[in-house]
Amino acid sequence: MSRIRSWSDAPSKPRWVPPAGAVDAHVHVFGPETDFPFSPKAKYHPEDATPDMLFALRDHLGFSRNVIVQASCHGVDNRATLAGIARAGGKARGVAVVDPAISDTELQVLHAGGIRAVRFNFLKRLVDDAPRDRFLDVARRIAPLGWHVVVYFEAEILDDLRPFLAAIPTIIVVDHLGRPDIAQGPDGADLAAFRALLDDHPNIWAKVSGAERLSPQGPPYDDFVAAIAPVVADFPDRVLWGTDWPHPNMEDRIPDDGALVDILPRLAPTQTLQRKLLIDNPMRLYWPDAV
Ligand code: 0GY
Repeated sequence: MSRIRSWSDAPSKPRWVPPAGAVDAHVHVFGPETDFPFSPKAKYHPEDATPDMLFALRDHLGFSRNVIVQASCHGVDNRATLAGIARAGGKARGVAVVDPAISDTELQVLHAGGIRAVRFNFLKRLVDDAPRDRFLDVARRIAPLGWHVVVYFEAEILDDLRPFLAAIPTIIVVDHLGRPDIAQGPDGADLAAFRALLDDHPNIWAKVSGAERLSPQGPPYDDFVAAIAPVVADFPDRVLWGTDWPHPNMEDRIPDDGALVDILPRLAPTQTLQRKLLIDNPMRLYWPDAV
């Protein structure tokens, strides 16, 4: 299988400068495959996107820290993510994907390696199965560690997923806002359902990322900003943001990371909102020891 590259080698320098201490709270590392082979169940086979490449991008974009999210191509083998965290010298923490049969001792090892959450992925194009009862068991077991749950799902299954989400005892971060149809606009059915979820569950947070995936218009992502800025304004203490570098599965529409950062002053138009989105909120979840 040939390997795919889904990120730009020469992202622009953003015009907007993030505040000092800003966290890019959704990135991945791929491989290097020679050290950390991809899962036999992987649905895509990317080129290596190494920690050093990630840190160069972090500095180029003006960010201070990263949250490395275990990507589906590495399955439940978190070694690439852990190696990235270890190499970051304290400037990265992580989200793991685990085999529900994981032992408490192994969870402790992940914690020592900088993991602060588990991710449950419901996208059929990315994973073969998503066993809700076993995920719930994991959620109950990670709660005493102070971790939270990250979920990735599409708007179509939100209604069906509500009882599952309601049963999770920790904070829940929803990746890319549960992939609403942005073409519906800020008052469309998908965002209305997602906002109702946030209204009903004070423990549910939104990652207001994924413009490059969700915006039918593309850069400068005016449709995404119009739909999502109201979410940031209305739930300022429960939002996170990330570039999503190296943009898995985006090889046909490789985004410019600088243009993604330039969305931020429009998504969060005041310094107070910017600080919450990029510093206070991610620090509370991933570096509670530092705040
Ligand atoms: C993302 C989105 C995608 C992929 C993964 O774990 C993954 O492979 O999350 C996707 O293809 O939509 O957030 O990275």
